[in-house]
Amino acid sequence: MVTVADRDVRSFRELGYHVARGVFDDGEIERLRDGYDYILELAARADLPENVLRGKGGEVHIHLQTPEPLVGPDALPYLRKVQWPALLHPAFEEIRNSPKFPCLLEPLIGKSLKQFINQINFKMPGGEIAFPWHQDIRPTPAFRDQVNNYVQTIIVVDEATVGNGCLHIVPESHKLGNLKVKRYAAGQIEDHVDVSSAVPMEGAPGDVVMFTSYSVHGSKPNTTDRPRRSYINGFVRAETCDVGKWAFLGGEPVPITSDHSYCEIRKN
Ligand SMILES: O=C(O)CCC(=O)C(=O)O
Repeated sequence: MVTVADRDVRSFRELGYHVARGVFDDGEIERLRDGYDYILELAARADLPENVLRGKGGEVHIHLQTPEPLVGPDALPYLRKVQWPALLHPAFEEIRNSPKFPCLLEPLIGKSLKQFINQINFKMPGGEIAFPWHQDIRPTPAFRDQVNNYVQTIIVVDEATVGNGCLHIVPESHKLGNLKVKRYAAGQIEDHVDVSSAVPMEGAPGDVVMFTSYSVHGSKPNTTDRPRRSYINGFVRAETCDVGKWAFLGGEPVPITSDHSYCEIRKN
């Protein structure tokens, strides 16, 4: 199993990111694609509960960023992200709980891990979905020394290229602290950071992009005719965080729980 070598730990602390190559194999990526296919079927339904579409009152948020009110198959190009997909399809839960994560992350944040973000991102052809420059900071005292104890991971599901809107990260931007700008507010980060130095995180399916929650990052729309999908899991060293869902205790997976059943939209 792939882990992070000492020199990569040093580089992660210095640059604010690291890309681990070939962490998940073809079979695991195929399994994830089953999950994405299910989510596309789900997002094309015209009867999705309003709370799920608005991301209110629970974990799951199916975020369709349509330019005008649209539901059903016409809305699919504008599917931006789904939060907590591990509650909807077992493929996302299997990978979220894979022993590959504590193996990869132990040198950075140990192997007792909580999770604050579980999300899949979509960039469908023609949807013009972008993620303007931002940080992923959770400014709450429930997280301690977040810059050193939180690792955002993004699994590349479809080859990520500049053309299909891969993630870009500004090296060393995590050293600037909390820039306190509104998340995704286009134009604001650029007042603080020279984003022209951003590095494209191109990668192959199964690679994992890792970065700190303070690292400035963003991405442009997909200009190709094929989807670009990715799977995000944000992990935190458990003893430094009082919130979030358990993911691993001493390296052993902790199955996901929720107060909601999501029975109308969950694949069993
Ligand atoms: O997947 C991307 O292009 C950007 C992801 C991101 O920054 C986010 O989901 O906040």
